[in-house]
Amino acid sequence: MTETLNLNHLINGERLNVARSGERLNPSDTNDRVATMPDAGQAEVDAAVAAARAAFPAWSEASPEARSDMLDRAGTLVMERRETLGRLLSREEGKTLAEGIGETVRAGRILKYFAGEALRVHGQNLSSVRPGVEIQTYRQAVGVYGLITPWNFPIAIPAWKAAPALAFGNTVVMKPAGLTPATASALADILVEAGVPKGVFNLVIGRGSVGQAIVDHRDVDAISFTGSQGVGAGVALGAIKRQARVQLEMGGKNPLIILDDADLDRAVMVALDGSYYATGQRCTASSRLIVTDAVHDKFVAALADKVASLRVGAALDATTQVGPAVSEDQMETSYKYIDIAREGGGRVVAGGDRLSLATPGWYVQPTLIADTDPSMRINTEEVFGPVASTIRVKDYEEALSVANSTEFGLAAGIVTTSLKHARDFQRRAKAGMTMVNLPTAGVDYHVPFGGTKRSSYGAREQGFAAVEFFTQTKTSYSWS
Ligand code: UN1
Repeated sequence: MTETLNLNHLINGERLNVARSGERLNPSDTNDRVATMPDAGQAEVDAAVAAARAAFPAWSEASPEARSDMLDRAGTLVMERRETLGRLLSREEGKTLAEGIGETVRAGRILKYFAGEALRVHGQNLSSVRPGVEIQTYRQAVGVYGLITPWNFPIAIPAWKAAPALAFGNTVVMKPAGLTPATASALADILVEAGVPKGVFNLVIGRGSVGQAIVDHRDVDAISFTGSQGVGAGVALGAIKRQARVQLEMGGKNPLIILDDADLDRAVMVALDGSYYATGQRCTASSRLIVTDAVHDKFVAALADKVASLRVGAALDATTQVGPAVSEDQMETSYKYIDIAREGGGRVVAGGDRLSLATPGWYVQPTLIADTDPSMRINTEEVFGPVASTIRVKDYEEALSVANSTEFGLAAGIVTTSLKHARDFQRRAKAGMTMVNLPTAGVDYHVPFGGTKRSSYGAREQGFAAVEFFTQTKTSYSWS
């Protein structure tokens, strides 16, 4: 598959044939140009927002069945095309084909889940404190949603933001990550094919400035963003300045605790998956492996063995276990942090060197760094690559305090056979999601997703929680 896709914005149901100044290369083979793309300016953002605004009354007042049917059809199409979409995703983003297809299926499931949720919007009846007065609460659509999506889940995250927005009667202007516009564009095509009315879903492709133009647009009622902490802080500021609703999902520095009583094979499997699969490019990835003394050396040796034998290669090669980094920048960031960890006294026990494969790509050797200290930069700053470090602690209490010591709080995991410690961890871990004997990454699509501290801001995403951000409550009083 080497065809170059020429991408366009989708505005008011039309694919505008505009100049394309950008390109996206395949991270597994930079000789392969995946797409050429336009770079939206204020005019395109204005047109997309105006289209979304104009489409809002009819879409929000349509029967929930119309919205449900559209999302259900889109979900079916995504599932049916899992192979081709998964291939495009892997070619564009760099995760393995199994991961690309898996993510595509997840996106299909999300669309179908929200097809159901469209029919389940409910409110309450309450008695007033005043005799004869009745109160009802009900949920209503909000308006135009600006959705700013990341490159690391190029179809699942666009689906998990767009599906609830559309299910509950809102209209959308989406700006996909500049590194993965082709996958987002394929999803947009499917929504059109599934019958989304013109203007209800718009896609504008471009750089970070396009996201900022959406955030600052006075006719955008709400912003949902997934990306880095630095960009997220600016998004929040822009939205709050004009009192738009805002929801942010940002980074993590997710801890995985391994206790003395852990099943060692399970611990290794959980760490390997959480830290290295999807090239470590998940905000839920485990990056700090906090290991108690008695099992520490055994665990580090066993994990180092597995990490060293991971097969790094082209995303579409069936034998690959870890695909490339998404970009040269991400690759360099991983290598920079490996150096920083080394200089700080960390001991590289697997990987750590530059990789050169037959095809030119942005490959990173999966790397494990032992003997690190909780305050080292490798343990406080997000790397977003196939790099993890281990921290030795004496017992569970110290492990928990190290786990809770960063400014992030997305996911936190523990591997143990102790019910007491597992339960205590679930209560006291400062994270939005806790995992017992499971990788920190890899979540279900029908339950709330989000973190604490500086990992997230605003209402939870996903599952039944999504209704909070994507609707507003009206309280109606009546006397008769
Ligand atoms: C997962 O771990 O299954 O950007 C999902 C991210 C998260 C999604 C993680 N918002 O990596």
